[in-house]
Amino acid sequence: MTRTAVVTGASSGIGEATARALAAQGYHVIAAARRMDRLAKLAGEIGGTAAELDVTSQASVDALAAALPPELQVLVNNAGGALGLEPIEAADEAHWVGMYATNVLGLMRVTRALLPALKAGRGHIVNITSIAGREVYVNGAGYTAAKHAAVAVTKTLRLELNGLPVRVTDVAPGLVETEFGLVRFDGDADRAAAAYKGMTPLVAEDIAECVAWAVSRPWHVNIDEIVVRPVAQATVSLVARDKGL
Ligand code: 8X3
Repeated sequence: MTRTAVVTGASSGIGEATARALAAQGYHVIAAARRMDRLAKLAGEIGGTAAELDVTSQASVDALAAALPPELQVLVNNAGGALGLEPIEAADEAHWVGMYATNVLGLMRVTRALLPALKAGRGHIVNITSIAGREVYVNGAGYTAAKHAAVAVTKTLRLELNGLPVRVTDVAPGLVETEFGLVRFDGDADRAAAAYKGMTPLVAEDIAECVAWAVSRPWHVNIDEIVVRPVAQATVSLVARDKGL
């Protein structure tokens, strides 16, 4: 029987690496994101399917759901990210709204639409949150608020699905070298690179391995949370630099 996995935000970074890892485990992966050119290439390489998806659009989510098989085994809610880094006193409302729209409402929208198929398929929902869903840091409130909300939604989901054949896992990464910083700083490569200066960040494959491990546990095992950081990172903002770590 074909096992099907949907990965959102699959055009780059953690999503792309997760799509590859799940394909390597034998899943038919539906790689969903906005950038179809990248997705088509990825889908070709892993024998999966590219699906255009904007998690901020209900119509787009509905179109994805309508194209899926009736039974789904894995959903990885990875689409999301940070916009800006400013104090609350200077909060950019568009950034805050944008972060809530993807990290929280997008997660809700895709989960809501795909839950019937996940229930039918003894499914597993893996939400990629962040250590920013467990900590706060100066100038980070827009992002930490959104990720704390994503963690709350994930925990609530586990309560609401109790008694149903659906597993729920929260994978919470620290610093991972992806396009995360470029998006956060609107394409400013120098600001993005500064986060990784003098230390070794995680790579997307590190997180993909966590997802692949969680979904491949025996069915009676639910991995609730995996928090994973680079060795050099004790908290979001306490990062040892220039120590060979
Ligand atoms: C991002 C976590 O450590 O890069 O989700 O701020 S960190």
